[in-house]
This record gives sequence, structure tokens and C-alpha cells, in this order.
Amino acid sequence: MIRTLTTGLALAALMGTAAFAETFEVQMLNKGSDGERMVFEPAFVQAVPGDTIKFIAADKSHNAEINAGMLPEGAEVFSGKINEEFEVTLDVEGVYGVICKPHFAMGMVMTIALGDVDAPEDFLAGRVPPKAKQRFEAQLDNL
Ligand SMILES: [Cu+2]
Repeated sequence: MIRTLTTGLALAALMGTAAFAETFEVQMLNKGSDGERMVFEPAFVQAVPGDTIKFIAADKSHNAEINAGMLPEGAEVFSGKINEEFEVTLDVEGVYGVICKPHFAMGMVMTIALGDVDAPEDFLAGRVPPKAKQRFEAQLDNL
């Protein structure tokens, strides 16, 4: 009897968590509200497993995709098409580096932190253009 009750409560807690999963909208813009060119806004999202990130093609010619190696172990790579609005639900805790392929060199990047995580040491170990690196570093300062 007690056991059943406990299981029921645990289930309710689980379902409660799912019901409160959030969706974060990220705009892909030619110009941000701070005047910077080629940006994701917001450029940093703090979320928890089960949350969804929705990329909005507010301006044309942008996409959102995981940069090579910039995701937690066991997480799935995602890649949106140019001008495509799409959403992705993330389940693996860690730090995700997202880029717009056409504007990577111009620094169009963003960071998603899933869970209470630190920046991985090798996050910027790959080939990252200077402007993108600068912005990633600023985003990682949020951790
Ligand atoms: Cu872009």
C-alpha cells in the first residue's frame, strides 16, 4: 500500500517535470538588439534536460547546427537547414556549441548549457574563427 503510494508520487513528480519543460526561443538575426551583426539572440541559454530550443528564422540566410565536437558525450548532433525554423529537445547534460554555418567566421555562434555544468576544457580546442572564439568565450563566462 505504502509502496504503491510512493510509486504514484514518484510518477506524479516525473510527469510534473515533463509538464514544466520549457521552450526557449532563439532568433537568428542580421543585427542584434545591441547592434552586433550576425547573431543568435539570446546567445546563451541555460536550460535543463527535457527543455526545447526553438530556432526562429527571423532574418534570412541563417541556420543553426552543432559545431563539430561541441556537444556532450552521448548527445545527438543536430543541424537545421538555411531559413528553417526548427526545434530540438535536449536530454543530455552538458554544453552545446551552436553555429550558423554561413556566418561562422563572422562570429554567429551561441551556447546552450544543459543542467548545472562547467565549460569543458577542450570546448574551444578545434578550429574556431577568432570572432566566433571571442563570442564563445563571452558566452562561457555565464557558466
Ligand atoms: Cu547566419
